[in-house]
Formats: sequence, structure tokens, C-alpha cells
Amino acid sequence: MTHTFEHAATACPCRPAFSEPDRLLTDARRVLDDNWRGSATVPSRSLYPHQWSWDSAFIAIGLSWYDQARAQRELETLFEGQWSNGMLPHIVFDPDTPPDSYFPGPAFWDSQRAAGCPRRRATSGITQPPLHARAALEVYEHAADQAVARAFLERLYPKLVAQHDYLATHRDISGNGLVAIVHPWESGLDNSPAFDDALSDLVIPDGAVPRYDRRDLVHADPTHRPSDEAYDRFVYLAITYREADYDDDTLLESSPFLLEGPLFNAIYLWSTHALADIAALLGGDPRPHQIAAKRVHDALLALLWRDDAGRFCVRDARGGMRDPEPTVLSYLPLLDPDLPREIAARLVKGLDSPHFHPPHTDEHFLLSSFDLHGDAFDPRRYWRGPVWLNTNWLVWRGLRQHGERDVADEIADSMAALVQRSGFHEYFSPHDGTGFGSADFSWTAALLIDRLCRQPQD
Ligand code: 9WN
Repeated sequence: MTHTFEHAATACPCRPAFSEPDRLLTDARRVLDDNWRGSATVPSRSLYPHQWSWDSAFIAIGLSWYDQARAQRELETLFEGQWSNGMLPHIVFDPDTPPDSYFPGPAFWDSQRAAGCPRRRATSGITQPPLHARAALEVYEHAADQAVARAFLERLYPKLVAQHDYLATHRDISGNGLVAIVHPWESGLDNSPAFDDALSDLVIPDGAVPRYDRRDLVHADPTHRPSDEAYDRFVYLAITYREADYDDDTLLESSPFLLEGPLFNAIYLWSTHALADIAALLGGDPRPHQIAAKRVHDALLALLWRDDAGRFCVRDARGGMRDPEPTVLSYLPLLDPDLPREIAARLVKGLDSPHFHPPHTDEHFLLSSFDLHGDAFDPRRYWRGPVWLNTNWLVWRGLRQHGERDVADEIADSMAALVQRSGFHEYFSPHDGTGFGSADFSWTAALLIDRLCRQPQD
């Protein structure tokens, strides 16, 4: 596979210069090699020593550019953790890693209490954004051996369909076409201010959260991670779902947190289009997936778009909008290929406004995870301000799809410049690019590889 690089180094302070893309590519591959555990990749050897769901989709996309076998294996190992109802868990635990190396670990989740949990793999009991059909399609598209990749798609397609069926039947709580999440961890952007409003409504009964040890604080600076108060709420919500034996039929009565968000649903929609493409590639019928995609597209526009704010918002599945301040989640429906032109333009305007874009004359890095002028903005704390390469990458892919090259190119430049400045960190300051969280973080490496290898027209 040959690689070309789209962007030359630039001198403008708002387009930070970077060089040596070959070295970046080599270093990125080294990070993924170091985090490979023989059949899957851990997000980080210290903070996250198991397999995470949407991380593996990002990782497979990075691997797809140079190691087809490992990209396929990454996804197939993850699906070994799929439940019989189609639910793809957000963590598949590595039996060879000490159980207390991450909290909440396998004993906390106690996945075996759910009838559909695989007997041979311990997993968490919640899911994460369903990027996997998109990742599987891209593994196929970049494959050196198309016959092997086609056989891989044939094996994975029914599992991907089951994953989407689970979301459509068990998580479309309001019956409106949108998928609801039952926990901020399901969103992938756990600590985002988008969830503050819903979390602040929670009343945790005395004694409902037993004492626990935060393993994350052994590896990361507490001022960069969620607060203890937020963590108690995360743990309480997980316990509530677990105590209901992960039963989705009673969610409306039992779950204190049911949100329909633009990021989860936009990824679901993007992957549903990928499922249609996979079905057609395999000689099947793409129409059921096309119909499903149209339903999500319509619901996104009818229920999550707020014309007065010019962006998409989180909605409570029981009714009512939930995020009054802009977070990066609001822009993810750019992944919808059928987004009306005028709505895409409004989103671009928001991204280019002072909420997300500092003055062009200042040095800065795009895209902060939260409004730079929002009350809760914190340039260091988890999902409350720092730049993450995965949200950058998703917005970048969405912008390219709509031909919005200027902001897309600036985001692409930031991705490379951040890594060149600070290494493969988990997240970065939008002001000076300082790296936070885990070092040598897998999706940072994987998505930088995709950003460096992808041709302008792809
Ligand atoms: C909880 C692994 C995961 C990512 C999430 C990110 C973080 C876990 C945590 O790490 O979440 O799932 O312990 O904070 O928010 O997006 O998948 O990288």
C-alpha cells in the first residue's frame, strides 16, 4: 500500500506547521504494535487494559491501511463478546489481565447474570457508539486481499445486523427512530457537559453506591479526569441497570437516564449506510438498511435539530431538550450524507465561530470538545474542553463528505500538529496542545494513520 500526504507544512499560526509525516506514521504503527495483545488492541496499557468497543472500530480503521489480517482480527475478537440479543458490550475483558487493574471490572458488571451474555467472555453490560459496520466496510475497501476481506464481511455481516437490530428494537425507547443511551459511558464522551443537566437530576439513595477504588486516578492526574461526584453518578447508573439484570423492556420505568444524542445517532446512521453497502457487496438486499437509515435521518432532523441554536442537541427520551450549551456532539450529524445543504452550512458556521474557533491570528488547535467560552469549559478535564482525535476525525470525515474543505483541512492539520507537538496522547489542550490522559493512546495513533493515508477524494 502506498501512502500520500495531503498537507504540506504551513506557516500561518492558525494552521500549525508539521513535518515528517513518514516518522509520524512509523511512530503511530509502533503505538498500535505495543498495545496489541495477540488478538485485540487495548486503548492504553495503563488506563484501559481491556478491549473497548468503539476504540476497536477506530483501531481497525487505522490498521486497515497496512495490516488487513490484524484489522479483521480486531473486529472479530470484539464480536466474541456480543450478547445473544445482539448487544455489543462496551468492554470485553481480557482474562489474562488482573481483574482489579480497571474499575469497574468484570466482577462489578457481573455480565453472567444476563441470559444472553457469552459464557466464555466476561463483558460490561452497556454498549457504545456503533461504528463497527463502517469500520468493517473500510477494512474491506483498503484490503490487499479482496477475497479474504469478502469472507470476513460474510462472517461479520450477520453480527453487525444483529447489533443494529438490538439498537432498533431495544433502544428505540420512544419509537421515534432514535436510539437512547442508558449511561454516559455509552456515549463515548462520558463526562461531556451535554449530560450535566440529566445527571444533576439524579437522586442517589443513601448506601446505593458502595465504596469503590478509582483505578483511573492511579494512572492519571485527578484534575484531568471526571470528578468523584460525576463518578458516583456513573457508578450508580451502572448499578441500577445491572440490578435490573440489563433488562431493556423495563427501561422506561427503571432507568433514571435515557438520552437520545446526536453523536450516537449520527454514527448509527453512518454505519447503517455502511450496512447497506455491505449487503449490496455480498449480493444481498440493501433496501432494509436504506429504509432504516432514512428513518434515523428523519428523526435526527425532526427531533434533535434546533433551528434557533443552529445545531443538534441531546433530547430526553421522555421528552424535552437537554443540552443548552454547545458541545462537539452537536456537529456529528455532518456524518449524515443526506444532511440538507443549509443545515450543513449552519453547522460549519458554528464550528468556525468563536465558540469553537479562536481568532485566526492566535495559535490554537481544533476542535475543543466543548464551547471555548462555555461556563463549564476546562481545557484539561475529560471531555469538558480538550481536543480528542476521534471527535476531530469524525467531524473531519463529515465535513469532507459535504465538500467543506477549509475547516476540514484545518482540523486535519491540527490532528498531525498535536501529535507532533505532544505525542500520541489521549487528549490535548486546545490552547497550547499539551497532552493529557494516557500516553500512547491507540485511537490517536490509528486515526492519525487514517488522516495521513486517506486520499483527498476518499
Ligand atoms: C469508560 C477507552 C474509553 C473510551 C471512552 C472514554 C473512556 C472509560 C473511562 O475510555 O471511557 O468507558 O474509564 O473513562 O471516555 O470513549 O472508549 O478508551
